[in-house]
Order: sequence, then structure tokens, then C-alpha cells
Amino acid sequence: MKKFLNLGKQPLANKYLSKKELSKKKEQFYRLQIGFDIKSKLVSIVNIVSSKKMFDNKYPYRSSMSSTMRESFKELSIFIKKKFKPDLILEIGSNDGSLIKYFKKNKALCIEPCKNLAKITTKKGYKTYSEYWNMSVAKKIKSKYEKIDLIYSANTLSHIPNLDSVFNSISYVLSKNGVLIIEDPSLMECLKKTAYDQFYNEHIYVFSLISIMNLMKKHNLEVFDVKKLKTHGGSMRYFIKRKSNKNLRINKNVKKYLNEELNFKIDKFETYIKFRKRVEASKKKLINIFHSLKKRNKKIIGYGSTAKSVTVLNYCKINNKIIDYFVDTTPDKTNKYMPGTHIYIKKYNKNLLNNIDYIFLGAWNFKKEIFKKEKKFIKKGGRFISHIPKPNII
Ligand code: JHZ
Repeated sequence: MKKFLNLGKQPLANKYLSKKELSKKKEQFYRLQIGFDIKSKLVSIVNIVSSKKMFDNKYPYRSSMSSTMRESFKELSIFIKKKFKPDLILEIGSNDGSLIKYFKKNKALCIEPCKNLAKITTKKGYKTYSEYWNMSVAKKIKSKYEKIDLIYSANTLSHIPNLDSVFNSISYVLSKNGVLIIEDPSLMECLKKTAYDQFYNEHIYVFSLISIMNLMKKHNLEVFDVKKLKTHGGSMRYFIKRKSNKNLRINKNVKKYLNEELNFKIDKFETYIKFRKRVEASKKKLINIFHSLKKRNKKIIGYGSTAKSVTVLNYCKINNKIIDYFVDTTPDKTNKYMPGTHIYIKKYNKNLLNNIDYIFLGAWNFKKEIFKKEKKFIKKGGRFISHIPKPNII
């Protein structure tokens, strides 16, 4: 693996601190470097933090916090039922049940290692295994359920270190003609938008179609369709089947998107060196914007205390002296402090936007949704700061 980016020492993105934890000053930092594997074309972080440290019984992120994601899961559930008519669906990384709630309880299984989240789907009546996805839980499932004909996993497989174990376990439980659907942020979109904040300790990988295809070859699986999504700043949904399954034809999108990636030189190391240069320029520009606004005594807050903004703010050293507070709707993030920068997070309430000059768009991936919601702030002359695709005031 060849390293191409160093994002410095970073705290764990979803470890929001309570006042007590803040005073203990025991926060842990990890070097965040990114590399490119010349052979497999896989982009991944270099130092991997153990899953247990990141995905515990207090994991705060909830996939149901935006209407964009709620809508995306609803649409997908309709599509899955119509197209694949699964008798039993298994979701790996079910979070708070935003997708699984559209399936009947006796036709769905959940895997969710974070106990606080697993409790939510269990309470709603879904059989939930609160375990990390691996062969041991796959064996448990296979011994109870004979035929799993659809496996779905969004924004989860990119968080698991051992991909061979991930796909061996999937292959073990997936029925002969079963379908695997995975979706994760798209590497090409990340590179195009200079969205270096897609890298944090949880995101061990940022997948491309080419890297997924190479991986699938090792497991006798193959991508038979790909869909581009607008979610999470640009994601890819991969539809995968066993190579031996000839019932499903390979859609021409696979070749088309693969060619797009190759034309973009996603398989060449030089692309990543250019990306690094854009990241460094982006850092300089963002720091300049914040400092010049602060010199003019402007009041700045943040909107959406995302994992992504933890990377940006720590990399650019923008702390609680520059951003007064963040607003967020997530119950387990509010009344806490952002990792590393210690910016306070307040429970969202539109009055918190009064008398604010600038808002840093931590959740830039929900720009459309947020701008629609905050029309009043914009009408009153309030402006947003975004670092995507280039640091700017909008
Ligand atoms: P959002 C997380 O990343 C972590 P993050 C994880 N590792 C991952 O892979 C991706 O998700 C998928 C808030 N918000 O989705 C809610 C408002 O307050 O971009 C969230 O805290 N008001 C699992 O954290 C945050 O913004 C709003 O109106 O980068 C969005 O977080 C909206 C729309 C959002 O993921």
C-alpha cells in the first residue's frame, strides 16, 4: 500500500465527550493516514483502530436523522420487494432500523453490534444479533435460517477491517440465487469533491467500483448492477450475485461506470497525489475564511456535528474559539462536546440560529435539505461556510 495523505492525529469521530469526560482530559488520538493498494485498487486508512473502541454500547449516529436518508431507505425497500421479492432479508449494520422497518418482522434479521442501537430494533420486534459481522454469527444464523435470499448493508462494510472474513461470511449464508446489495460513499465522488472528510477512523475503506469488482473475484461473487446515489455526498449501490447464478444478467451500467472510473484514472497513484495537493490547498483556504471572519468579529456556529466535520476541524485546527457551538438533532450527540475540538453541541432549535452571521455546514451532504429548512436564516442575510467542493461562503 502506498500512502498518499496524512490527516494528522485525529480523535475517534463518534466519541462525543460529556462535560465530565472533557475535564478528565483522557481523549485518545490516532494518526490518520490514507493509502492506495496498487494491486487491488483499494483505498484505505493505514492505522486501524479496533472495532470495539468505535462501535460500542453508546454509538450515537442515527441513520434516521434526515428526511433524505429516510426517503432513500423507503424507496429502496419498495424496489427490493418489487424486484427481488425476498422471503428473508438480512441487514448488516441495521442502526436504528430505518430500512428494516419497511419489512415484515418474520421476514427480516438484523446485525447491529452497537447495543444501544440493537435495542431499538429488538424492541420493535425484529430479531437482532448484537454482534460484529463475522463467520461466528454467520454460522449461528445459518443453523437457524436456511435460506437468506437478500443481504443488505449500507455504510457498514467499509467499517469492518477484514474484508475477506466479511465476504466469506456473506457467501456462507447467502442462498444460491441470493442477492447482496451494498452501498457506501463513492471514492470517485470523494476525489472529485475533495471530500477528504470521508476519511476518519471508522471509514477503513472508501470503495470504488473497481476495488469492489476485484474483491468480488476473490469470493466467486460478481457485481451485476450499480446505481449512483446522491446520499452521503455521492454513494454507489452495488448489486452482487454469485458467479454461478446465471438468472441475473449483468447490466451495462457496470461497464459504463467502470470505464468512467478508469477515465478518471482511479487506478493510478498519480490521481491520489493530485488529490493530496487539493486537500492541502483546501485546508489553507478554509483556515483563511474562518480567520478573516473571526477578525471581523463574526459569530459562527456549526450545523450537523458529523463524523466528517471531526476530520475537517481537527485537520484544520478549528476549535471552540472559532465556532461557538454546533446544532444537531441527534439525541446522543447533544449536550456533549465535539471530539478533539471540544465545540459544544446544542440540541437543534431554530432560535439558536438567531443573531448568527455564519454557519459551518458540517452536514454538507444534506445541503439541500438544510437550506430548505433554514430559509429564514438565509432570508435574513445569514450565510453558510462549506468546504465542499472548495472552501467557500454560500
Ligand atoms: P451524516 C456517519 O457519518 C457515521 P456522518 C458513519 N460512520 C457513516 O458511515 C455515515 O454516517 C453514513 C445532523 N442533522 O449522516 C444529524 C441535523 O442536525 O452526514 C447528524 O448528526 N439536522 C456511520 O456523521 C448529522 O447532521 C438536519 O437537518 O458524517 C449528519 O450526519 C440534518 C439533515 C442532519 O453522517
